[in-house]
Amino acid sequence: MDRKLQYLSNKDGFLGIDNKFNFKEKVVIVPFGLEKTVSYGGGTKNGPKEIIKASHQVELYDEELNCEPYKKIGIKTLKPFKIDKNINKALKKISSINQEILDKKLFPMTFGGEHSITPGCIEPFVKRHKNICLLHFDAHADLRDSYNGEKFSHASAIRRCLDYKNVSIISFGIRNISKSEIPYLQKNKSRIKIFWAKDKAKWNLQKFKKLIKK
Ligand SMILES: [Mn+2]
Repeated sequence: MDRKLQYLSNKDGFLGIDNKFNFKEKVVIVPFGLEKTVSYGGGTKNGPKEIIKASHQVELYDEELNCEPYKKIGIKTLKPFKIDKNINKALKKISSINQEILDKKLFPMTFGGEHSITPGCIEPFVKRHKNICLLHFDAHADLRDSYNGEKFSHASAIRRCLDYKNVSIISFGIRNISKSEIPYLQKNKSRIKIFWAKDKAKWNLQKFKKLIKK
């Protein structure tokens, strides 16, 4: 699928950067608003559009870095494209788009869309690197083997990522887990670390730093 990446104008893309400002991109935002297996409420298909819209209100100056990072990093946003409703086809598509971006030595950043897109998003990274550690911010562990008969459900998103043996996960803010996920969690303790919501006051971020360095 070698073709020129089709970008939105700077002004219409993520952060709404002035069109007169010219830069070479390093990061490519991929809008991938899949909405297929959602089980409570909906609207994930509007996720990318709404994130981009809201980003136009964000200040571009970073008070910690004392600069406007987009000028150094260079961020472009892909034009929206059609997303297949078939979950397997959708996963293949996001995987091949991210692969294409990585092949051009750029960094893809995907805006979803429901959680089920995650294994597709990470696939090219998983193939490229020896070890991948995912940071996961969620209320649910998403470690079910399947949900409503769907192995690629949003409720199985992290389980599908962990099907890749070189992937580990650090989950933050989990407040709900099902009984069916516990045996898998215990069996894979070395690859799954959970910072539970109920323990938030006691979270040890030093421990987190060590985990991420491993
Ligand atoms: Mn989730």
